[in-house]
Amino acid sequence: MFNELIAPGQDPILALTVAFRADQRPDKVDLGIGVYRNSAGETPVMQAVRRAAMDLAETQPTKSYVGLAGDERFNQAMTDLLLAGTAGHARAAAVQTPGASGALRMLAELIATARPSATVWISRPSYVNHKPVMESAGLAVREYPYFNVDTKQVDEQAMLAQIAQLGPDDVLLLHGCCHNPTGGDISAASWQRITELALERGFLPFVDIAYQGFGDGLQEDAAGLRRLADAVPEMVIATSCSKNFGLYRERTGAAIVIGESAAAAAKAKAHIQRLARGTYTMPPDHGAAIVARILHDDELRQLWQDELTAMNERINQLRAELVQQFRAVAQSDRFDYFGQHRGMFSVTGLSAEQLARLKTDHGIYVVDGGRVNVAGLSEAAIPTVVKGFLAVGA
Ligand code: PLP
Ligand code: TYF
Repeated sequence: MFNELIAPGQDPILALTVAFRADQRPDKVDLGIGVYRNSAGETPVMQAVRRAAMDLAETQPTKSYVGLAGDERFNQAMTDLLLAGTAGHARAAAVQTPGASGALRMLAELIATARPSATVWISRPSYVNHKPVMESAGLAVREYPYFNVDTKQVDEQAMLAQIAQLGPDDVLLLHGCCHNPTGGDISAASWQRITELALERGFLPFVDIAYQGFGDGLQEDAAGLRRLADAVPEMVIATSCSKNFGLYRERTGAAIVIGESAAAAAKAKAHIQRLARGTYTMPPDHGAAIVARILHDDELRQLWQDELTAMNERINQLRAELVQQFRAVAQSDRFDYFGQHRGMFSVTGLSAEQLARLKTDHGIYVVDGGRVNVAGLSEAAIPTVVKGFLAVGA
């Protein structure tokens, strides 16, 4: 049965991680996969998470099944975290999913159920899995212009011009904050314009928010999404606890649907549960149980927020340090974009040939397309990165 299979393409980011691990050079630098690292190069378990997990280990009465929608206390807390105070909050329904990845797939399947002819518009470039996940659900995928590699800024004019052409059969996939891979975020004015266009043109906003708290803060990072949720009749949200709770491998996220009415959202939720039954049935519990504990406990919640703020500050400090060292060594402000971008990533505009030389000659691993994970840097590695970049003509 399997002999005739053609080998599939690899996930370029995961393949880079494998290549990095095999590299024996002691001063190699991994700027690939999007995980946060502290100054010791570790991706630590957050204290709030450890405490909630220990508490769970001691008090959880059973490991019996939870249910198709997962932990409803978690679903409520995630909905509140993003939408409390918005008009859409009362018309929202949520399902716990295996990461935002699971939410992306479930929401894509929901859209394909409701509107098989829908086209999903993703940014050019976008997160590596957006296109394959949407296509796996049978949806057509097209791209809207997003980033100007020369200026390293979002090309808001080109983006808005394309969005202004969308209609009721279209779905607009937006990154809530900390755009992956570019690091360039949509301005408040453009979020406002997108909201107006959604109302005028009738397309469905689909917000993927995997880095809430990694840009300018928990509330600030959800501002664009909240603007939409205040105004549009319908939208869908994929949210993740991988980064902001450091729960990566626990596969913790949620799919949230805002319907025209609470009843419509409840119907959509029932469909997501049906779709989950056709795939993994129930999401893994552990990560969501931890998050529910943290968000429903004042002390743990405060501890988590403080830890998240510290991670956010560290990322922004690394960005500032990159700018400063590039300025000092290159005598140029052309790397200032590192300080303007938000979240883990920046697209550098390096060519495939430059990336290959960075890897071969300098042991610096950067994802295809030139994305670097700033949040994975150590302070000690910055001079190596600056030297390597300049040596390949960045
Ligand atoms: N969406 C975006 C934009 C991402 O960068 C990621 C990466 O982790 C995901 C979704 C998937 O996250 P999760 O680990 O929650 O599945
Ligand atoms: O973009 C990233 O690096 C993260 C992690 O198939 C990731 O979002 C990378 C590849 C992948 C899933 C997650």
